[in-house]
Order: sequence, then structure tokens, then C-alpha cells
Amino acid sequence: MKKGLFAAIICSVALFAACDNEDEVAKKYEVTVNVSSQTVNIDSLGLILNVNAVSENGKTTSATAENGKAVLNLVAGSYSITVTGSDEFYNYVGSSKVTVTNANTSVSIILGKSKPEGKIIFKELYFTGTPQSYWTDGFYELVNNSDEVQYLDGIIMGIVENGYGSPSSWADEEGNLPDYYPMTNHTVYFPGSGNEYPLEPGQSVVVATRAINHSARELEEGDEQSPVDLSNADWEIFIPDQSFNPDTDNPDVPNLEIAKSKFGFDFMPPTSGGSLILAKIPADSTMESFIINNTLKPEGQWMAALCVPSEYVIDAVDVVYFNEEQNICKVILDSDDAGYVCASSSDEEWADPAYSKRSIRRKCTKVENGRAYFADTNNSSNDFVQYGQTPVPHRTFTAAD
Ligand SMILES: [Ca+2]
Ligand SMILES: [Ca+2]
Repeated sequence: MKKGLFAAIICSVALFAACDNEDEVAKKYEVTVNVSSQTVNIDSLGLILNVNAVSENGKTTSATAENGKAVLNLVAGSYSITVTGSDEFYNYVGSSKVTVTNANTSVSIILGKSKPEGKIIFKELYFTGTPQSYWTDGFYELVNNSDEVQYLDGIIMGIVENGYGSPSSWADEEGNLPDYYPMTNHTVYFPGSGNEYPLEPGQSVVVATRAINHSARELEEGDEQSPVDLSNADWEIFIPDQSFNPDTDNPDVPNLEIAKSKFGFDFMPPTSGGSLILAKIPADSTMESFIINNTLKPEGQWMAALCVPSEYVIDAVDVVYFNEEQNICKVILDSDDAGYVCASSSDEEWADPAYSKRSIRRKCTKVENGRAYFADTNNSSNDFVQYGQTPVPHRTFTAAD
């Protein structure tokens, strides 16, 4: 994981250097980040913390903090600052927003324990679609990033309701998110009674929205072809009884189960950005009772939703929604994802990814004996390649990013 952190720092510095020409006329100010914690003694452990500041247009500036202090040089603007670190027992995370005006400033961040590294985690997500509003070519790849066999049985995959560029309607008046995730569209899960669908260390599975060869579809004049063939996907999401835009079911590819349907066609995060979670229900609960007990309709909501408690989340990726104002509206709690990632249509900046044929993918930290290991610090600003990528199901790696 440490190598992953260093890779993240190097990548962020490279990104920042690439932007220097544009910024050379803009004056930079010192932002002193003071980190404190009630759960870990920062001074006595000599914990080195990675500090990441992400501006509203997605530019990242990084530094390390020793003895709880770091200094960043930032141009005026609004930033999301996240601090992450780890010792031999825990990962730590804290974050704060800061607005830099025309003076040096300081910000205090309180560090808390974050969840341990995940075992089954998202490897690559593709849902932005292809031009001409072709969106059924999405896929979701999950990998076992641990050194032991893990089981897919009962793992829930769902889309967190967001505000399409505005704050989530599930946040309170102060903007605090609840400690559960309201699911939108369709929420799915892997079948099995507990140990029917093993995933070997390093092995991944591709879940297709529709398990067909999208790159061979019949085009009309001016259409662009999809980049993916999903006819050999490992799993498929099949939503029966869709009268408009009916779903297709490849009989050779097993289907996930449906936990809860709210509205919408098939499995479809917003093509401009949607956050996803993986969750595992507690061992003493059945899927049926879990769904009943966690379907909520708080005051002010127009419809009940399956609300997955944060404590059962095993991986989360806050893919923020693109909007012209570049308001960053996180919907994932810091303890599950301290950062965020944008599925951009550009390699270098934040641009609307809708129908851009772009995926987001996790960074590879090392390759040993042919097996790739992936970054998982519970901070997608560090762990994922920022901006959109060309989607590749079962992408292979020969070296670390
Ligand atoms: Ca489908
Ligand atoms: Ca099928």
C-alpha cells in the first residue's frame, strides 16, 4: 500500500507540473494543514501522512505531513483537502474543505480511523456510454485484492442516489450525509449461500449491463462503435419486464439477483457520474430481511429506497457528477471513500463524460508473478487514475502505474 501512496504522489505531482504553464501568472498562497487526532498519537508514531488538495476543476496538489503539519502552495479557489495515512494496525483519514482567498491561510483536520483495506473491490467501472446515447455497454469489474480466497455470494452492488451536481437530498440542512447509502435505479446482488462463487486471490469478474458484443452492433450512418465486447462477461444484470427499451438476457452468462428496484432502465448510473458501493450483509441476516429492515422513506423523500448502512460497505467509489459549475457533491462518507474521482471525457481535465466511451479504473501498485495488486487506501483520489480511461474488461497489467 505504501508504494501505492508514493505512486499517487508522483502521479499527482506530474499532473500538477503539466498545469504549471497555465498557472504561472496566478499567485500561490501557503495553506498550512494542521492534523490532529484523538485516536492516534501523530507525534509519537512519527506517522507520515499524505495530504491531497483537489481543486474544483479536479487539479490535484499533494504533500506529505510529518508531525501533523504540511504546507501546500495553492492558487486562490476552493479545495477539498484529504489526509490519509496508516500504521501497522489501521488506516487513518480526515478531510476538510478550504477556500483560499488572497492570503496565506491554515486549516485544521481531525484524523480518524478508516476501514481496513477491502478484499473484494471495484477494479474498473464503465457506465459513461458511447455517442448517440448508447449506454447498455456498461460493465463493472470486481477483483479479489487479498491473499485469501473470497466469495462473491451475497455481495450487493448498488448506485448511490446523488443530486445530479447538487447536494444529495438525503443530506441534512448542514450538508451532513446519513450513515447509510440510499440506493437508486436497480440494486443487485450475487446469488449463492455463502461459498458457491469463490474468487481466487487476484482473480476478477466482469459484470455486464448486457452481455453481448457491443463492438459488433449494427451502426447507422454517423454512429460511433462501442469499445467493448461483453459477450464473454462473467455475470450479467438482467431486469425483466421492461416494456420500454427491453433488456436482453444472454443465456450463457449467469444473472445477478435483484435486491430492490426503484426506477429506471436496466443498471444505469448517471452517464455524467454516479457513485457505487459494494456491501456484504451481516452473517446473521437473510437478504430478504436485510432488504425489508433497510428500506426507508424519511420525511421529505418521494419514494422509499433501500438504504445500505455504511458499516456493511466493503468498497465504495465516489464518482462525482460533472456539472458546469464544478460543484463537487460527495455522496460517500469519508470513512468509506475519503476522496472522489471523475469519469472525464478528457485525459487532462474534468469534462462531461456522458457518452464519451470512458471508464474509471483503479491504479495498479505492483505486479508479482503475473498477479496485479491494486491501490486501496479508501481514497479514490489516490486509488483511481483520475479522468477517464478507455474501458478494457479484464485489463491485464505488466507493471505498476
Ligand atoms: Ca441488462
Ligand atoms: Ca444472462
